[in-house]
Amino acid sequence: MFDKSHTAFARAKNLIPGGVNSPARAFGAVGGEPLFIDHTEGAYLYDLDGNRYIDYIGSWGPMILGHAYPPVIAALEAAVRRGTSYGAPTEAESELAELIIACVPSVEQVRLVNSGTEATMSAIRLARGFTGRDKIVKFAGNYHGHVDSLLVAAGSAAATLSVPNSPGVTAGAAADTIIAKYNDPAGLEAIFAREDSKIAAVVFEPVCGNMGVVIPTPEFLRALHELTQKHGALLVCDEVMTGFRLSLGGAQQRFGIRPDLTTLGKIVGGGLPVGAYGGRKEIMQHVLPAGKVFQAGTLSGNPLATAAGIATLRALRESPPYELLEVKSAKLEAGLRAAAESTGTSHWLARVGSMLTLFFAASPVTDWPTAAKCDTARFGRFFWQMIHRGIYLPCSQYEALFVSTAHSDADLDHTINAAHEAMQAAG
Ligand code: KE4
Repeated sequence: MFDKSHTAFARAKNLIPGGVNSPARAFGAVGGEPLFIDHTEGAYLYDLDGNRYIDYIGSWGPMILGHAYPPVIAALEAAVRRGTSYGAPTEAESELAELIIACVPSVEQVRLVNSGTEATMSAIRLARGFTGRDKIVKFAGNYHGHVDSLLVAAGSAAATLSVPNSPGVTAGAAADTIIAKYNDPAGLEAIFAREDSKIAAVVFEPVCGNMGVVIPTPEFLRALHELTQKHGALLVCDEVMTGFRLSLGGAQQRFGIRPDLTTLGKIVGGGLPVGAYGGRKEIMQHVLPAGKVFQAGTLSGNPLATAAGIATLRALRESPPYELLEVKSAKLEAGLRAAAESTGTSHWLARVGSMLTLFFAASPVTDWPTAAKCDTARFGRFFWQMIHRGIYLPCSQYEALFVSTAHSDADLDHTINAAHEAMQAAG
């Protein structure tokens, strides 16, 4: 069933650490070996052995319109004939910037980069440069890419000081990062009471996807706004996953969040490497060469990447798919919930729009400590049972599942039936 993937993985492991170019793809959280993909179309992945899967990871978020979306393909075919990279400004970069500014309520100016990591790294540097302060607050269970200063874990729980959670990240890099608890307004208030005017920014996922889907409480969102404004810190909304996913204006439009800076990725590039950070013009004007905060990139605003991003955002803007995605996603949620209940599977299901997570948990998942109690071994068994029924879920309990416009009713029905069988078989 997976012979060609097995052979490909053996080859890759000799060439690439762990055989993958991003650890999330290695199936480490579910066991077994990763499947190597031959091609994609619409809602489907096809592996090297010719197996077809209904895809719910969609390249970890970008594929909201399905794989190989024809307008994106056409835009790339036209762009590639004009060359692949110029290293000089183009109108396409202004076109993509105009689309981002038109869609994302808080963005008045934007800088294009090449990944979500680069976007958050740059936004943090800008926040520090703009405020002249050093400290950054992030939340346990939130992931913002592999930025040294954010690859940190909660240190001594009481102090909420952080320690590196990867070799190679120095104590110095972690020293200015404070770990807070998501959905804990009082905890955040205590940190600000202690640190007061030393905090440059608070960075957060407006709907968590990286500990599975965790939804912010209104009290938490209110505390984020009030405390950053009171203490002169910037509010950095990491919409790399939620941007253009939860609405055309992302989570900030859906929840009325008013950040000072926003980071973007995934959908904004239509599957090509694009990240972006933007916000109030008075802040963005501090970025070199307008200002003094350094940030650069050889391939930033690349003509192929911007072509894919423009085609994607134009499609989303011209015929917003969010009502359709809500219907599809609500159907999937109801089906998964019914399957869990009919099989007596302890579960917690969280969904916002077309991103959702079925937690194998006995109680609500509202932050990292409660997420960490999930039965991840059972999730692993469920994952493989679904693979064998032609369903490709995120290969970790702590990820979001994404529905696209390409998922048909038949795909959703097949997924729901498979989930029922898979939960029974997962034991
Ligand atoms: P990238 O550098 O991977 O483009 O973006 C980092 C990032 C930043 N912020 C949020 C909220 C994110 O979700 C991400 C990346 N997400 C992971 C999966 N949840 C990407 C998968 C991977 O690392 O391969």
